[in-house]
Amino acid sequence: MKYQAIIFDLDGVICFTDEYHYLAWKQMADSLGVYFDRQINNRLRGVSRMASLEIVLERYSGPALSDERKVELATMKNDIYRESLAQMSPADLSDEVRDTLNGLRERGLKLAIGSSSKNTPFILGQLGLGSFFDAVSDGNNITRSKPDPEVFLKAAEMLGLEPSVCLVVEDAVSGAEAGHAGGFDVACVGDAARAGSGDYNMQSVAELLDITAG
Ligand code: B16
Ligand code: MG
Repeated sequence: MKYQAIIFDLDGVICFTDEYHYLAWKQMADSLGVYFDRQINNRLRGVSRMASLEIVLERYSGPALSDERKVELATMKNDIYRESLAQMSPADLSDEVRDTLNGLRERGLKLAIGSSSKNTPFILGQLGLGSFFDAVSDGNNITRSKPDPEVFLKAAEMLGLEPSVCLVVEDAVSGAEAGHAGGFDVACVGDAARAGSGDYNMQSVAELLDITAG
């Protein structure tokens, strides 16, 4: 079989925290009187926190904001977001994702995370996956956000494998671009699958069991 490992994006693939991101950015934007909606929120998929803030501030027209104030605003958003994450539990992991992960592992595949999120360890802990993955590469160990391939290249390095034998799973177009830029094959779900960004465009993650069969 071509693949020895699967590297999963987190938000939008393993779990669905988009609504929590939306509500937190909305509250921060409202506090500044900046218009924000779900369509703008969609543009933040896979994008780092500070780059997301810049997108939210495209509609801001008040006095110039210092870098310090921008960090304060991003922290405000993150504090609200983490209050939502604190409510998550292993029940938030779908049966489909759980069964797929277990099925892939039974086939001897290494499983890793490649996420832009600095909250990755917290989210994995909440889902009961704190020590499940063979490698976790996330927003805490990278300097360049997707579509740069750094997060996936670091995951492959942690696994001790070449990109050519790892399959990246993504829901964001920028994430699929990051995978391809790193020399990985990419399987997409959600937005990225609808855009046809993957080598495989899936209806659901369970299709990974077909892709890696035989
Ligand atoms: P944080 P992923 C991404 O996670 C989210 O899709 C994106 O909306 C978020 O801005 C980014 O993480 C950073 O998250 O503020 O928690 O560090 O899709 O790459 O798993
Ligand atoms: Mg994602």
